[in-house]
Amino acid sequence: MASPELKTQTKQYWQDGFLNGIKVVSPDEATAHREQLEEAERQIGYGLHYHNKVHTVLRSPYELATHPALLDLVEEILGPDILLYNVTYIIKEPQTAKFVSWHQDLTYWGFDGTEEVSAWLALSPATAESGCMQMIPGSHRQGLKEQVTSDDPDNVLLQSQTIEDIREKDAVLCPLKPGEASLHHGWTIHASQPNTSADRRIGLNIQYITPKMKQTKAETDSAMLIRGQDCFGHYETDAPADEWLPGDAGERLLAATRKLHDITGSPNPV
Ligand SMILES: O=C(O)CCC(=O)C(=O)O
Repeated sequence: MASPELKTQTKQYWQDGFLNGIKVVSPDEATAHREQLEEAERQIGYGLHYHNKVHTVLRSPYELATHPALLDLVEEILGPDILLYNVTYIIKEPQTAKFVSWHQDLTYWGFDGTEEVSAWLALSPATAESGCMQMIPGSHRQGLKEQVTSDDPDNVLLQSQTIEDIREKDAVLCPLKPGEASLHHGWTIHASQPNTSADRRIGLNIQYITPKMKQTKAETDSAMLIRGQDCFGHYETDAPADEWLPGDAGERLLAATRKLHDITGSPNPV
């Protein structure tokens, strides 16, 4: 039975298309998770921004993505059967021009439905200065909007996909302290500005789906059952990381990233 707080949060999610300020771990725990990411980056030799399925090679993102504070809410939204589809770090380095244009997540992922929720968990302060997310309340109810693609090198999105003519005054800033998260619906229109702060802006971006949803843009796809049952079997099984940064972590991340780029029709990473 869901608690009154969970019920209120779920109502807010369906009303606005997002929910902000969910307390997942303490600031100290968030710092410990950030240290694990940065140690992994040192060992692997490059930054882990936008590499797909990091939870299959690192324990820290797996633990955060399966934290009950997130899963209890996701269960209220999606129902008892939950697959973890993807986990990526989205990192804006200090004082850089990288930004995220106004977009809807579900546009390119190839699913045949909308039973998807994204979480964004802060591992450093996400503020107006560091380029936290902004959302347009209620925009998930407008359905899929036209998005124009381009190749702006400063746009974090793979195809720089952009919804034009947004009334920016309607947008709500979603600042987060380390350890807090937001959730958003796959049709909620959102964006973020460059990081003008002196620290990295690090978010852990997580996608949850129901087993019912099918991938329409690839013969096979993979996900991990993290709650309930999968009575459909549409996905091959992703396994959680069970050791510190396996020797083939780089190849596995590249393969997962290539796969998603193929699905979304984006240029492949080298
Ligand atoms: O990290 C950001 O600034 C944007 C992330 C985003 O677009 C998303 O989580 O869907």
